[in-house]
Amino acid sequence: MFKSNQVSDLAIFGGPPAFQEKLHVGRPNIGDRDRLLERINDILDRRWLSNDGLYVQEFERKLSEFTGAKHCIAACNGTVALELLIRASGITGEAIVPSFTFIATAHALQWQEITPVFCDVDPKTHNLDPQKVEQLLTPRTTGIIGVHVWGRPCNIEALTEIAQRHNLMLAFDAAHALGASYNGTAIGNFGDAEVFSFHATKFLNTFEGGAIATNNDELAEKIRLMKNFGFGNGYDNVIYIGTNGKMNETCGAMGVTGLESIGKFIDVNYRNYKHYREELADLPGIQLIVYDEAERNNYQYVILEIDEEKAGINRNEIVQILHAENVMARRYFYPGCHQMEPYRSYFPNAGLLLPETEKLTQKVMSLPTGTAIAGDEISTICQIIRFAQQNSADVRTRMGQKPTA
Ligand code: T4K
Repeated sequence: MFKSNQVSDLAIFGGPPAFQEKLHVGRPNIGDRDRLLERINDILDRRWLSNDGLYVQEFERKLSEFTGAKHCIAACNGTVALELLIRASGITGEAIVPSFTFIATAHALQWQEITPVFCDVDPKTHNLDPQKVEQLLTPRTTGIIGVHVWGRPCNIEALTEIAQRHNLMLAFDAAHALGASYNGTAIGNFGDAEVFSFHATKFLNTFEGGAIATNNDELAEKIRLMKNFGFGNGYDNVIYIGTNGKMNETCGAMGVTGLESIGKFIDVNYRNYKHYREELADLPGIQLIVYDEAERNNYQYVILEIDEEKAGINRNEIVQILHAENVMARRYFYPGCHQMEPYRSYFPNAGLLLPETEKLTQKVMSLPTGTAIAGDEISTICQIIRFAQQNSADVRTRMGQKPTA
């Protein structure tokens, strides 16, 4: 319970924090612990720890069943999965990507000396704006990498049409989007391929992990070779350039165990999302992003957009207030890839073409959800936000800022 009656009771002004322990965004979901430990014992008993072991194979099979994608190739993390896909699909020169994403999307290109050309996003969806994609194409462009930010699919139809018309590879960074659908079809089936992340902070995690989902046999074959040093059939037979992108068996076991609880994880996320929605309803200038309820969603991100003019308080101030209360809200994706190195030095004026991205990076924040947070904790977080907004003038004055209007 958050019981403050006076602004001075807020922890940022010296009151006791609402929570004794930090509440993090991205606390991992853990499935059936006993089953996981059984599987880990089995791995140890069989002494098969990596290199396409039984649990990784089972995980890949079950991911394919879950998504309907013909091939799901497990990898050691989402970033390496992106790198493998980019290389295997032949993207070179320049590729169009959003700047409003986690830095891994851009780095996976730059790591291979491919220039990420940052494209602005649609402020309503936070995803690539297809019209602006088209304006950025040059003779060096070979691919488009859309990101399904927060698990809300990009405008796949429009991006597919552009990619086909210009003969470009189209891939999706679906790190957030396992379990989501677009026009009823599961994410994992679009573009040339899509990449999932199973990092600890994702609602389905394998400690670290990722996967490439594709319906393209040739591409799948190439990625499988590349993720295992280019080894073909038999010992000592390298037939392609490769790296080590393999997922290990404990990660595979975690994935198989997590998949058994995936329905429960999504239900909990949805319940939390609705809880936040109800308790934050009708707060001026504070808006929870919406998901299209006609589609499948994983609801793993609870994202607020703060309109400073209407709320009387801005995103950074709310985050500071929450941090003092031990609610570790995050400013994803601040400040945007184009404002981080090396891109900031390479393209110092990129922001001029990214007005919507720049606005979003100042407005958006992420709140804790998942199985590690209880309903009464969500209520308390909402009460803090409500209290801060309702007393915004006083709060801002005490924080040394001028009240808005
Ligand atoms: N593409 C996109 C669109 C992505 O969002 C990501 C990853 C990728 C690609 C790359 O996939 P991976 O290579 O990671 O598989 C976190 C995650 O590390 C990152 O995986 C994720 N996106 C990104 C959105 O969030 P940070 O820098 O915020 O991580 P960190 O360590 O601050 O963790 C976030 C919070 O989670 C912390 O406050 C504490 C909590 N946490 C974290 C870990 C690792 C736990 O409670 N337990 C844990 O074990 O990036």
